[in-house]
Formats: sequence, C-alpha cells, structure tokens
Amino acid sequence: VGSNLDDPVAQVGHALSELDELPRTHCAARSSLYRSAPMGPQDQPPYVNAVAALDTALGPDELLERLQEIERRHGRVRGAQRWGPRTLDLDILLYGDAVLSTERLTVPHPGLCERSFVLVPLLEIAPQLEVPGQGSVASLAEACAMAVPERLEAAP
Ligand code: A4P
Ligand code: MG
Repeated sequence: VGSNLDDPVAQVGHALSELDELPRTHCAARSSLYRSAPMGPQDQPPYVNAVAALDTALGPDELLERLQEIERRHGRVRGAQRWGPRTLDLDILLYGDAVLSTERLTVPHPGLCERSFVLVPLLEIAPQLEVPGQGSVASLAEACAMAVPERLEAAP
C-alpha cells in the first residue's frame, strides 16, 4: 500500500480498513506505516507505505480488480509519468507461493526484492516469509541497498 498525495497517512489507513472489508477476505495482519523518499522522480512528495496480509478466497485476478476499484475510489489518476505521484497504489506483492506472469499480473511483484519500503514492513508482519525463488524476506531486507524507511508512530 503506498501514497504520496492528499494526506498519505489517511489514504493508507483508510485503504487498510477497506482491504479488511473486501468480500471473502480478512486482513490477518497489517504493518506499521513507513515514510520514505520517493523512488523514481525526485520532484514529488515522500511516500507513506504499509503492507497487509490477507486471507482471501478471491483469486488473484479478482483481487487485483477489487484493489483497482479501491484505488479509483481514492481518486487515483494514472499519469503518463513512470513512478509518478499517486493518491493510492495497491500492489499484490505475493499470492501464497504462486508464481504468475500474465498480461495483467506479475507475482511475486517484480520490485519487491529491491525495495526497502516493501521489505521492511513485510519483515515486521512476516519475518519467516519466503519469496518464491528469491529467499527469505529477512535475507532480502538485509541485502537491500536502498535507505531504510522511517517507521511512523501510530496516532494515540
Ligand atoms: N500489475 C502487474 N503485476 C501487478 C501486481 N503484482 N500488483 C499490473 C498490482 N498490479 C500489477 O499498475 C500498472 C499495471 O500493473 C496494473 O494495471 C496491473 O495490471 P499501476 O498501479 O497502474 O501502475 P504503477 O503502480 O504506477 O506501476 P508500477 O511500475 O508497478 O509502480 P510501482 O512499482 O508500484 O512504483 N517510492 C516510495 N518511496 N514508495 C512507493 O510506494 N511507489 C512507486 C510506484 C514509485 N516510487 C515509490 C513508491
Ligand atoms: Mg500499482
């Protein structure tokens, strides 16, 4: 879950609640929120990121559709710029131990292994997790060269 526009902390917080409300889906764990410098174009605000673990009976394609619906409700506009600013980005990092490569969906998410703003929150909720073909989240986080994101304290 990522956002860097229109109150990113609130965007991410609301999105996490909406994930738990998806049909046939239960949010089993959510990480803290983390702030980091933008990856990609630097002339955009910092990002707030989090990850969630979902127990779901939705298949990967249906899950992706539901996630894009939530993005649209958050006013997501797909701009021309690669890695440009957004109100809400919901990516599927892993789907169990599935390895998928279709026109619409690549799982594990191709950026997962290089992104500290993904690996650090993943490590928080699933330290034992294995990324198919890539090793443990713990070893990937340790090997990651990107600056470590700042963990945000939860609101009182
Ligand atoms: N798609 C394929 N695989 C997946 C997947 N595993 N999960 C397809 C979600 N979508 C997947 O996505 C484009 C298409 O990817 C979808 O239609 C879907 O069919 P998109 O959300 O329109 O585009 P995007 O998210 O801008 O693309 P991209 O390249 O995936 O962006 P990223 O990699 O998500 O990067 N800096 C920090 N600090 N934190 C961030 O969160 N995020 C980005 C965006 C840039 N810089 C950032 C951050
Ligand atoms: Mg995306």
